[in-house]
Amino acid sequence: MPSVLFRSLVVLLTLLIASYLSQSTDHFKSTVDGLQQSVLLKLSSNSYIDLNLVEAYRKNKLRSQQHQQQQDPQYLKQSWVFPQSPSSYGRENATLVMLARNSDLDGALKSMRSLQDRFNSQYNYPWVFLNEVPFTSEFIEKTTLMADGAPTYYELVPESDWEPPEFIDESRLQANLFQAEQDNVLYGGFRSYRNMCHFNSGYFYRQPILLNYDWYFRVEPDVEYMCDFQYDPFRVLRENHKQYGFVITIHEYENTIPTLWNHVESFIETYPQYIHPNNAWDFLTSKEPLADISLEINSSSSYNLCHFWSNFEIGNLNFFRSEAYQKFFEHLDHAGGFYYERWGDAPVHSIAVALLLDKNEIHHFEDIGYYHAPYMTCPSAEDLLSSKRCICRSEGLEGQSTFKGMDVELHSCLPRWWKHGPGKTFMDPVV
Ligand SMILES: Nc1nc2c(ncn2[C@@H]2O[C@H](COP(=O)(O)OP(=O)(O)OP(=O)(O)O)[C@@H](O)[C@H]2O)c(=O)[nH]1
Ligand SMILES: *[C@@H]1O[C@H](CO)[C@@H](O)[C@H](O)[C@H]1NC(C)=O
Ligand SMILES: *[C@@H]1O[C@H](CO)[C@@H](O)[C@H](O)[C@H]1NC(C)=O
Ligand SMILES: [Mg+2]
Repeated sequence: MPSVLFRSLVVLLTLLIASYLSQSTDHFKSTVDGLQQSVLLKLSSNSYIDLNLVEAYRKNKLRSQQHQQQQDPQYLKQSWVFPQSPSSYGRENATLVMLARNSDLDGALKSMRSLQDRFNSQYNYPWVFLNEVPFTSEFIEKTTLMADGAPTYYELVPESDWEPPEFIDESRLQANLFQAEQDNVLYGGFRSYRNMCHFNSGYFYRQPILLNYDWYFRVEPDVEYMCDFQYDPFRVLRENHKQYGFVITIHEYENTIPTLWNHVESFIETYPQYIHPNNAWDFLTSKEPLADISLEINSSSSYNLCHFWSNFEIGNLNFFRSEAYQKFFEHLDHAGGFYYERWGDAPVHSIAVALLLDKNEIHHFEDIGYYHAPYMTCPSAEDLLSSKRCICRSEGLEGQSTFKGMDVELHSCLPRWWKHGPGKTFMDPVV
């Protein structure tokens, strides 16, 4: 048929032009060769031929070359080299760590996919998975594949590190589980949730596998990282003499920690030597409104309930293994509130880092977009959002295209951190 003949002529002409254009670079040429082959293949099988393929490819290629010639993002120094491959980049003594149940598999894969794409595919830090029951082979196989070559370890948490210590009275625990459920305390009725908070407060950093590392990055199932990292946060912390990094800070529900602060005060009285002279006391205790509009702080103690949201943490394991933190944890553990109340690991970690560290050793990662239901945080600067390729949306919030995340909401403690922490700082961490 003449139309077939005509189309074949057009194809040949296009291929001639394409091969002329392909002189520019070897990579371009080999790709164009590949395209020619696939076009020819499709020709012979008489199926659909997209004559625009070669042209579209050429345009994209030019565009990406122009892009590479652009300057580095403004907030990183001009000398900063984006890592090209894991082997070309220095590695920290660090690991990603996720406590998870077998039933968390889908959410675990989702979090892994996000963090691999946004950060770890460039660095290949290992993944450590912890569980108080053995992981299923399905969990192991699918997370291993999702790690995409980064090492994966699956560790069984011993019963002695998971179940309540022997000095906890089981019937008093049961009574409080029942009462907390009645009182609508968040997750108040779940024994496993108390084990989890107790474990995350006092045991995760002592698991044998974690003794191999200085740094950890806590990852939970069903979270999402909204921006490219573009740097190694472990290295940023180490080089800037930081011990602990967070992204979101909010108020705790007081009904989960009615007596926690009393026990913190008795710790301070008993062990004043562990309290850092340049600590973040005011961040934990200031209650003055920061503006005309403010939320009532629902606290009956001098603690303002502000804490770093611990489902995201990048920190130094040696801090948690220090004598100061060990004493702090033992003091709280023996007070019983992990089981007779529903103390979360977030206020426990937060109060510890705020009192036992120099406040300058705590870092707010303001440029790491992050979502854990129901809160999301994202950088606020347009140039950061663009150069870090952020997608600042979260489940249920898609309709709000101007949603800026929780930092600017009233229940965020970030303004208080800016005021009473080391001050608002700007990103220039990389030497
Ligand atoms: N192995 C194990 N992991 C648990 C258990 N309970 C919670 N986790 C893990 O501990 C972390 C915190 O638990 P979550 O259920 O996410 O608690 P949360 O973040 O306060 O609550 P959500 O709003 O439901 O996310 C997550 O990494 C969970 O996978 C448990 O019983 N066993
Ligand atoms: C990594 O950190 C652990 C724990 O501090 C330490 O025992 C180990 O020697 C370190 N490894 C390297 C290579 O520095
Ligand atoms: C304090 O409680 C009130 C009423 O329940 C609530 O609206 C407010 O958000 C709470 N404040 C904080 C900081 O959570
Ligand atoms: Mg969670």
